[in-house]
Amino acid sequence: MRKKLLITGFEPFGKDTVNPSWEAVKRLPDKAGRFELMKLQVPVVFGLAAETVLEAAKEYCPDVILSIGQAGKRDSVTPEVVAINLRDASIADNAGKKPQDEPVIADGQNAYFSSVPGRTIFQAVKDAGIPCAISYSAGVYVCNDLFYTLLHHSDGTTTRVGFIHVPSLPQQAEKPRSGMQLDVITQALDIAIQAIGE
Ligand code: PCA
Repeated sequence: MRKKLLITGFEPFGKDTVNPSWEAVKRLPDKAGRFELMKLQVPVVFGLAAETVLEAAKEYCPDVILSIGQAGKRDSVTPEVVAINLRDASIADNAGKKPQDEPVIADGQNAYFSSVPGRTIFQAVKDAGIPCAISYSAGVYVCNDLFYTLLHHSDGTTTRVGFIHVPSLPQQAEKPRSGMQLDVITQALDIAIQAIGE
């Protein structure tokens, strides 16, 4: 039987009208590697992003949750290794919230490591000729908020949680960044999912 993977992408935020994370997730096949996929678009709102994913996970009972977000300042696909217990927004989220120096979860531990192997993803994506690098900071905005909360809730369970940041699309990228084509981002995610299943 195929394993279940819940894959999420974010809605647009800030000045952007499109988010490559959701655009790529939407284009993935319904089955990849050993997994059947459930795709979910997530709001760029502190707290609500994780609530949305946890609600879906309660129904779907995935073996793996893989969340994808846009990192406009990067030109590589970057699997994240760690999530930290800190909210420190430099711009308001889509609900107008701009938390600063707050924990994601009061009394939560300082950090969690990804329970999906970043190096395995990195190696597979890089071997396909797609720019990829391991990242040791998912930031302190909504992506880290989601990643931290999912790792917190999956701690001690069999559900594995990973996060991958993807570059902006070429039409969004601000110099000196050149962005990445949507079909390349989509291919990278497909390869990442297959690598997780190996
Ligand atoms: N990127 C933001 C939040 C939503 C997204 O796609 C981040 O890196 O926190």
